[in-house]
Amino acid sequence: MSTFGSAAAVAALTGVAVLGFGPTASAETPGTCWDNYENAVSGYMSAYSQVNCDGYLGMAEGNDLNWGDSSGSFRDNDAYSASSVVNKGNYSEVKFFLGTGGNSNFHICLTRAEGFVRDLTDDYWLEERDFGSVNNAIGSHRWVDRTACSALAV
Ligand SMILES: [Ca+2]
Ligand SMILES: [Ca+2]
Repeated sequence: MSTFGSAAAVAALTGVAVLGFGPTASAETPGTCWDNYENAVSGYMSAYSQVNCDGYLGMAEGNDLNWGDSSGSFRDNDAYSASSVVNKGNYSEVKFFLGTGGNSNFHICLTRAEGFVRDLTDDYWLEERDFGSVNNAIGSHRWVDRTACSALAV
């Protein structure tokens, strides 16, 4: 019985390490999104130009269907610049779109349960590598129900 217990403990520890939550993984990663998420205003999403939630671009309580125009929460060079994102929403998920307009089929959703993506370079539109990385490609966003998402950011 004690042998089984040890094996289970090792397996559990290994699983944690593989998921990137182990002490080694965080030691190798300068910066983090945890503090940004903790300090984010409840009800808002936010985006950053660099990984690990560095390079604050803006935050939004509503939709912004054009991150490259001169109105709303995201403007001008905010479009095609985001490399990490936070969802501190109270009720909805954030749906990010390839390009402006907020209507593209090519999307990825950040759920409240996920909370943040610290590095968008390994997230892909519709979760398909062939469609390209989400990094530096977001041009608009909407708040949506979970049922409006077929692809989820991780
Ligand atoms: Ca960027
Ligand atoms: Ca805008």
